[in-house]
Amino acid sequence: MAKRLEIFVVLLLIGSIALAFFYNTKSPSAFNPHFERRVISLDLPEEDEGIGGVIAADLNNDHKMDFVITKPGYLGAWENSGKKIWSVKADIQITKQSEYNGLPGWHAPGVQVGDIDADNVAEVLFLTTNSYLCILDGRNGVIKHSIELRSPEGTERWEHLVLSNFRGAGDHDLLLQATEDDSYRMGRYIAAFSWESLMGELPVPLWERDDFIACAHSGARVADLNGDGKDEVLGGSVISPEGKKMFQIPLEGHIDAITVKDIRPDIPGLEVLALEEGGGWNPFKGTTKLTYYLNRIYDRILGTGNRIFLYNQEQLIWMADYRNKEPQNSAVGDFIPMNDGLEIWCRSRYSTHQKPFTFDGEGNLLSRYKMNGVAPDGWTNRGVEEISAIHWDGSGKQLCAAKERHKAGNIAIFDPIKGTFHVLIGAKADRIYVADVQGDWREELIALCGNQLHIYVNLEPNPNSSHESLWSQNWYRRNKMTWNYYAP
Ligand SMILES: [Ca+2]
Ligand SMILES: [Ca+2]
Ligand SMILES: [Ca+2]
Ligand SMILES: [Ca+2]
Repeated sequence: MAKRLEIFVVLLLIGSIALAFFYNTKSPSAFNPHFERRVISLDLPEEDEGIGGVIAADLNNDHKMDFVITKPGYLGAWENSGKKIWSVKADIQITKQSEYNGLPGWHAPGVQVGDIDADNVAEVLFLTTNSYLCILDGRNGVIKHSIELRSPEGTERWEHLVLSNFRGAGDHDLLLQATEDDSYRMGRYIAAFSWESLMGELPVPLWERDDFIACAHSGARVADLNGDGKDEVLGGSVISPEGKKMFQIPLEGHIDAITVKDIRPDIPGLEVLALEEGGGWNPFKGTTKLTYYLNRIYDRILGTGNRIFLYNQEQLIWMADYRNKEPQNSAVGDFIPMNDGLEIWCRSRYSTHQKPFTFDGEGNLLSRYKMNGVAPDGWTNRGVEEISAIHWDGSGKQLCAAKERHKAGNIAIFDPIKGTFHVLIGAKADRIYVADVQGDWREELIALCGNQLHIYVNLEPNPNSSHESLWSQNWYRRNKMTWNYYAP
């Protein structure tokens, strides 16, 4: 009997080792080599503390996407071809973590580009640390207009700006947002301005609010949710173009990230996805940092809150969680084209050994896996960051782009549902950004690596070359101009 038990234990051990071996086997030969790297040489200030970022926008009206890069005290512009157009020194409002330093937060570019004054020339707009709104001519960086803007009582200054369309007359309005001057700063102050008012002596807002339910780490997003040609302001509350509260989610914790897309094509308009951190039953009462962290520890051990909300301007469509685990970051895209609606990837909280989980557009769990089990050998065990859905191959099936977390690291494109890595690029990327800059509707993977901008272009044939440009979509333009580390 003892001998049989021994044999059983040995077999069990061999089985476990074999299982562990197969679980950890990755196939590096699966990486797709068919891409090219375009390099744009930059002359940015050297220092990089995670402040400032990059956007693509057409500065010179040739219908090609150019680049604006921001750093503390600096903005620079490069043509699509890589030729430098201009740079200026300015105390642009860009920050580290927004909850302690104000908006727009880690890696946020803090800049908007568009024809705000309807003269068929693109302007570059930004806020300064001394409370000015600056408007530059996009073609040459020459200052066109600047005006001091008073911010609401209890705030330091306006910190976040979004070119918007609140009156239905085009992108000629501006949303401003400020955090409260507090130990944990939340951007509950918002105001909308018309460009005509901003060009005047004493700008008067179209409307303003002091009760916006903001994302804790990034600025407000705007998009035309209901397709009436006017933008709504998106947070835990949805604010109408006229400044009225349309809907609010039953949030208990705070919001870590917000995404807007047509996640459910069966429901008219766009849908908003918000990720909650904390919430549920908080046994430790009070609002001090200590009670905040004690409740967070309780949440993590026993699991409450940490929900995912899908909603629009009218209703909560669903609310879901995966065992109350903190979703932390999300990427939303058509990761399984044969399934209706978009799919949702969540990074999970873990600081090392991330365990992502995914949902379908109806809130059903699709998959979960360990990042260490799927990432290529040598990838940091801190996992991925700056995760964006990407139309990489033009098939309609989206993948995710990401970089190594917490380092100037390698970048990759992976299938978020299974975790399979498709493209692996050795790099020292400080930021990554996904956008169609080749004008072929597919998206390129753009990496800011020290004093170079790398643009990775897929060389495989484009199966849908006549597809409408993603830039024609209101939400895409807004999204690509208003992003940060937590909300790429
Ligand atoms: Ca251009
Ligand atoms: Ca203009
Ligand atoms: Ca609307
Ligand atoms: Ca929809």
